[in-house]
Amino acid sequence: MTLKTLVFSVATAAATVLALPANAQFAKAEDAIKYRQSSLFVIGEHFGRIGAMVNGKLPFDAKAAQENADIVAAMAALPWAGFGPGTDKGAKHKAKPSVWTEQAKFKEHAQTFQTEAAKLAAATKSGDLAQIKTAFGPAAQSCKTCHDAFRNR
Ligand code: ASC
Repeated sequence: MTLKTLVFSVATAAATVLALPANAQFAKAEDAIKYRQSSLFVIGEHFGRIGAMVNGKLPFDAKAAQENADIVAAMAALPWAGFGPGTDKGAKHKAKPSVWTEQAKFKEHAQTFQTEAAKLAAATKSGDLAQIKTAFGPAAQSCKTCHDAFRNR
């Protein structure tokens, strides 16, 4: 590759990136879909570990509950950027069209989950399983309500 072709390639690549709409954070829809699915999967794993303790399927471990809840709370902000305009297709996924046609409602659900995840993380700081159970219920409910409304089976 000559210097001239290299400069041309870099300039072309930069132009491609700059040509994306300002709100597009992903190179392609497929990446956005992978991103939201991956982040939701990780959230589900860590949330599930707290759930197992709350439901008595795993012995209660206050430190583990706290660590898992901190991960859930931090990651709760992430998936939503992956549901941007045009990401209703591009890869296999289970999101209903209503995600894009009822955006205000979808955003409200996303916000509720973030609020409940923060409350759950705060509850785990108490080290008290009863308090964790109290916060876990509404957090799990927020997952379910959104899935029922916006996710295909
Ligand atoms: C989980 C998980 C969900 C929620 C939901 C709560 O652990 O992966 O989607 O809890 O099942 O009802």
